[in-house]
Amino acid sequence: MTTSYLPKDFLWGFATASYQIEGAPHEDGRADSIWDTFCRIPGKIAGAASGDVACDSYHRTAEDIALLKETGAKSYRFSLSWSRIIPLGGRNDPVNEKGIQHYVNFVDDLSAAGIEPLITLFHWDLPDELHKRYGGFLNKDEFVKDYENYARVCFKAFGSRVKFWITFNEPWCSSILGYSTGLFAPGRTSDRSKSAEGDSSTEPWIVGHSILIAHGAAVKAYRDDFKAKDGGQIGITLNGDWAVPWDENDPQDVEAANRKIEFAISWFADPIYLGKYPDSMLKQLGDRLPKWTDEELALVKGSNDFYGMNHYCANYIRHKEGEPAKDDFAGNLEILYQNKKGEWIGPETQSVWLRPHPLGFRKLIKWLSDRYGSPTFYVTENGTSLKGESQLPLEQLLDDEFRCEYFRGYVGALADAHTLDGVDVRGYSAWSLMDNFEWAEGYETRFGVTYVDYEGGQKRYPKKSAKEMAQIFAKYIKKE
Ligand code: GBH
Repeated sequence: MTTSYLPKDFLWGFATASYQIEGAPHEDGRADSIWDTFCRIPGKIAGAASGDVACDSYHRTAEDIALLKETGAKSYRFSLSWSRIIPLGGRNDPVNEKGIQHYVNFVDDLSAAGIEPLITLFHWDLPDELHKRYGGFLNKDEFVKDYENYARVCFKAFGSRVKFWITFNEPWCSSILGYSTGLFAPGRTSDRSKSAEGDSSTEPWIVGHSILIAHGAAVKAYRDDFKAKDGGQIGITLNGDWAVPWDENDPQDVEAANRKIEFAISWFADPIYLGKYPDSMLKQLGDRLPKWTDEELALVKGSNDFYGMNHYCANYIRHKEGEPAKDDFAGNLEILYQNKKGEWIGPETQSVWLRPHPLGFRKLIKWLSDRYGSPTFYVTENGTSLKGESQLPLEQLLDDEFRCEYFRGYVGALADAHTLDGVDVRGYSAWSLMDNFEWAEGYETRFGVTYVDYEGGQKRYPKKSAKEMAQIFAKYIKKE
């Protein structure tokens, strides 16, 4: 039996995102993002919560770096708040030196601590002004130019110290949750009980197209003007679950499971690696899927130096009979947690959508590796919540054995994918360094390896999982 391993110099660490941890929404010249304004609309966020304070990380950079150091992490993936750097967001709007200085200092401090920064340029917090000014992602021409300008400002300010850039985090979420279901900012949907405006049948596909082109434009800017001197790499981060047929013997379920992954991931990855949208999407969406111009495709095709993979769980997938609804974004199928035999895909967590199934990680990364010509992968998020964690007394809560077991299983599956299936994976960021603002779910759901006491002045307490991560990786990473 082969002992599975991860390559020497494997870059492991933890991830966070600006709006989920920073707080300080109006300090040093920051302006609103679409999440600041979305949180003010009654009924959108559980417990009427917002990121106004969150983990107060804007004021606690030293504490966060100390936390990271304590875990032994080699890297830290965090995102920049666009509206700190260019408060109004646009290419003709002023750049905020104080915002830039904050992140320059942070990157310097991380480097001094021996921690490699992985920077996400965009983790959902679009400057609100761009949404108001021209509809944000819906206005492809304006958005692409403004995003490229923002990316260039960041490459110039931080590029000499940063070797890993992620253009967008999970464009599926910005598109579908922001413009189809309306669960996330800016909350547009055809459902008039939720939003006065929006068209779930068309807008998500327009938004996804704009984001792909903006990604391509930023990558071209980096390759043309920064890569040679700064020596970094750039890619996009895509999210997606593994899909298991509800009935393995039903070819229609087998096909539906594959289609589910295409609608979630290949929507973005096929244009980047193969230069087209998936056939299954073209077939279902027809003219609603925007057409590629030659110029756009030239920007997008081949635009990943690495594949950023966010992955949490798996589902059972059952095909649906009949024509898909106009607002169907999943591929005309049912997403289930039990299969035909009544078996659960994994144990319950605090998140309805998340049931751990480690083998799905190995299978999905292999599926992606085969489809996209064996790219280099960096896992940019992986983690879990725990059923009822927030209700536990501190001492019990810090003993998060379920989360440790999750990481053991998932990192083990990744090592198997590398060793047994030949997948080229070089890094891993666990979600998350600490409990934080969990978007529409507010603060009830916790994903951190560090407990944050929101009532007790944002004090941080490392959980068992924070301490165990180094041991898990020590077991797998090759010594020479
Ligand atoms: C990540 O997305 C995010 O990048 C991160 O910011 C977040 O904190 C973390 O997950 C934990 O949630 O609402 O039932 O329609 C993971 C991918 C895709 C998982 C959308 C939740 C919501 C399904 N997410 N999904 S539902």
